[in-house]
Parts: sequence; C-alpha cells; structure tokens
Amino acid sequence: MPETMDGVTTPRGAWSAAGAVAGVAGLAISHAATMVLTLRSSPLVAVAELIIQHVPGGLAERAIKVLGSNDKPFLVVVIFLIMMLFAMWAGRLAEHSWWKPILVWVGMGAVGLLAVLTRFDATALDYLPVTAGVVTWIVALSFLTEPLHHADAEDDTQSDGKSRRSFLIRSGVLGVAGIGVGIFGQNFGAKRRHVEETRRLLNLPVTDPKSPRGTMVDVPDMPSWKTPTGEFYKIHTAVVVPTIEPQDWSLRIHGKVDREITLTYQELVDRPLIQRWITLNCVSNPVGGPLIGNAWWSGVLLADLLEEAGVSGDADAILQTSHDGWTCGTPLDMVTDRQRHAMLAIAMNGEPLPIDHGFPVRTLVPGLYGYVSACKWVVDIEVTKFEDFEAYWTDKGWSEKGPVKIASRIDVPENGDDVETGTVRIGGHAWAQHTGISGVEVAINGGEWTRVDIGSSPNTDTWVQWKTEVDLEEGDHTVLVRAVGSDGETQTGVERDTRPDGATGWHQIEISAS
Ligand SMILES: Nc1nc2c(c(=O)[nH]1)N[C@H]1C(S)=C(S)[C@@H](COP(=O)(O)O)O[C@H]1N2
Ligand SMILES: [Mo]
Repeated sequence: MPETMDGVTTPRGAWSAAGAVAGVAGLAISHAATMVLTLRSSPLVAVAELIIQHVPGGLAERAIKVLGSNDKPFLVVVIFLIMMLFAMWAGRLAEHSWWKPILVWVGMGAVGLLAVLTRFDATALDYLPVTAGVVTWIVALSFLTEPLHHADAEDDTQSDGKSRRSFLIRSGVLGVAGIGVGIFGQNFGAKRRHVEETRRLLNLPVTDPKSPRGTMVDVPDMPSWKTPTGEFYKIHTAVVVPTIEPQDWSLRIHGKVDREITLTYQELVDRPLIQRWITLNCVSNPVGGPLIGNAWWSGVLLADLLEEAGVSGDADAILQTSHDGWTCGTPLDMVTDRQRHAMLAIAMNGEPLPIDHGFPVRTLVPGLYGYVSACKWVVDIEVTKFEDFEAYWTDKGWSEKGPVKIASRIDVPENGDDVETGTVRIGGHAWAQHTGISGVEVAINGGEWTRVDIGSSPNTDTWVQWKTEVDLEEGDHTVLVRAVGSDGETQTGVERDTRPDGATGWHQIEISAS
C-alpha cells in the first residue's frame, strides 16, 4: 500500500489525523458550552468524576499515594488520550463507511451523557455540551474527510495535490477555530474568579481570634495551635470544585420532618451565629499524619434548624448532599445535640469559607471524621434512617459511623532528624474529640511512659499541644507518644489501618543525636 499523499490512495495517517482534529474540535465546543452555560464540569471532567466514584476505594487510595494530588489531572489526561484514540479510529473508519464513525462518536457521546446525567445536580441543560460536542465531531469529520475521499477517487496527481492542500487548510482552520473556542470558553468560564470576588466582598459578622493564651507550647518550629487557613488540609472527590454564588445557594431540609425548610444564604447569615474552635480530622489520616487541622469556625447551630423542622421519632440519620453530588450520612443525635455544636459553617478563621473548603456553606460535626459529617458545598439535608441509604464512602467499604479515635502525634523533631546531644525539646499534638485530653505520655528508647506537659484547650473538641525535654546522648533514639483521654482511656498501641474507621497505633519517630 502506498504510504505518501502523492500515491494513488490517501495514507491512513491522514484519516487518523482528521479524526483527531475533529475530536479536539468537539471537545473544545463541549467545554466552551459548559463554561458559557456555567455548568459545573465539562463532559470530560464528568467522566473522570464518574470513574473516581466507581473505582474501589483501595485502588483510589493507591493511585493517590503514587500520584499525590496530581491524580485527578492525570486521570483527565488519560481519558483525553483514550478519546483521541477513539477519534483517530473514527477517522480511519470514515475511509470506507459514512455511518461507522458516527457510531463511534455517538458511543463516546453516550458515555459523556451518562457521566453528566448521573450527577446529582444535573439539569436538562447538561445535555447541551455533550450534544454540541457530538454534532461537532460528525460535521467536522465529514468536512475534513471530504478532500480525502476526493483524493482517493481521483487518479491524476495534480488534483491529488489540490485535495491534499484542501485537507491541510481545512484541518488548520478547524484546529485553530477549536482551540480559539476552547480558550474563549475558558475565559468566559472565569466563574471561579467571580465567586472569589463575591466571597472577598462579603462582610460577615464574624471574628478572628488568635490561638488562645496557654494553648501553644514553647518548642521551636512547633506548628501553631490554630491552623492557618492556607495550611489547612483539603480533601474532596470533586475534580472541579463547585463555585457557587451565595445568592444562588439554598439548603433544603426535608425527609422525616414535620415542616420542610428551604434556607437562602441571606436567611442563614441573618440567624444567630455561634463561633467555636473545632479540630477537623480525616479518617484517612495515618498515625502521625497531616490530615488534621484546627480552626475558628462561625456558623449556625444545626440543632436549631432541625428543631424548627421537627424531626420524627423513627429517624436516626441525616443524609447530606453536596452541590457536587458527594454524600455523607451523619447520626441524627449528634446534630440535634446542642452541646455538640454541630453547625452549618459560613466562615473559617474569620473569613468566608474558602471555595475549596466548601464556600458558601459546609457542615461541621465535632467528634466525627469529615467523611461522615463535614459536607462541603452542602445543599441538601434529608432526615432519614441509616438503613435506607448508602453514602459516598460507606458504599466503598468505610464504616457507617465515624467517631474520631483518640490519637497523638509528634511534630518536633521530625522522623529522621539529626539533633544536638544534650537537652532536646520534643513537642506535638493530641486529641480525643468531645472527650478531652487529660494527659500525654512519651517513652524514649522503649523506656517507661512518662507524663509530659500539655497546653490548655478552650473546649474538648480541639486538639492540645504537648511538650517535653529529654537528655539525649550521642547515637540513635526512638520517641513514642500516646494520649490519655479525660475518660481515662489510654490510646491503644494496636496498629490498625485507616480503613474502615480510622487508624490506631502509637506514633514513633527515630532521631539521631550528635
Ligand atoms: N462535597 C464534599 N465534601 C466533603 C468531602 C468531599 O469529598 N466532598 N470530603 C470530606 C472529607 S473525607 C473530609 S476529611 C473533609 C475535609 O475538609 P477540608 O477539605 O475542608 O479539610 O471534608 C469532607 N467533606
Ligand atoms: Mo476525610
């Protein structure tokens, strides 16, 4: 078979290229349509989210370990490349058939549609970007392959050259147009910037205190008791985080209630606000890990709202749904208990919630891991029963209830550090949420457990800092820590994985003194 354009038939590469250019053009159109309609995620991203939702938890965790926070962009790129393969295949099929490539395009469109429509917040509008993309694919491919068919049909070299030029010009025009439309859509979709602007202009009646006196221990390089917002860990499954204008936000409280409530942002902000120091924990935090933070949160007591709604006696859970479709189930008694201070938070450390932490409104339930309680971008709360639903993570083998386990961590020095011989200051954090910490114990080189100093805490829902000074001779040393709760419970040394309901075991570091 001849391999050049000047031969009798057109090389397969040209057909593939036509498919690829058409593929890019279609994706660009669907992306632009998504942005112009200010829908949350383009079909490609929706497919990525659908995959993330359906991969087994263990696999997802391994991917996150290998790829770090690049796992999502990586997935999007992989899906893009796979689509390009299909697009090139469609291009090649166009050589001998007009309907086979259409089948490929429609098949790809169907996957996109499925991903888009299984989203919680899908509306009729969500059909549009996928449809626009598929139509673009079909039209663009026939536009591009027309000169190729022409070249195949002619057998004199002169008109062959014309067809080739025509094909290249058409590819160029379409490629540039596609990229132009994509960029236009991207700029048009500067929605996040706009929401960021609205957020910055909000003037909420909240305060921003420093770490209270006595909470910080005096150890050089210890992190602050109050976690700065920019250093607060972030965990979410959304590939593109929801950007919600406060005036577009509302929360529906329904299900097993006497009176359904729908609340606007203004109505929420106008209610009495409570402000608390609360530590937030991720169930995936390994022993000694970083997925925990402590902040000053302002919000509305959830117990008040649920009382107004009037929850019925046989309910035992609330099913919370985020704008991005993520769900979690929370024990009802924890959110109706006023002493627990479960809240719909609107501010973190004195500022409106950052977009990535759930703007405009998220839930916080002190004493529960985030995956069963701390719904970001919360838009729907259904009062229900645990036996009647599966939530996002409980569907993947994580425990239905997620009370935070008593734990402790060594922050300074870090594992593997070299320290000077003599007096070494050691410090860290300990927490037993909603119970409180009564003591922290440290063991050096497998020796006796010794009580160390602990800082104060304004309530039992925050962590405490601890510190001690030890004399270390030259050589390698191990440091172990464990916490004791106000209920007398000593943190267990039994090592358990984060799955299904949080890691246990003592944090140990090895340091060397010289
Ligand atoms: N919408 C939504 N809310 C969510 C999650 C999520 O994936 N999507 N993750 C939860 C988990 S597992 C944790 S630990 C906390 C983390 O909150 P942060 O990102 O503000 O630290 O949010 C919770 N709320
Ligand atoms: Mo989490």
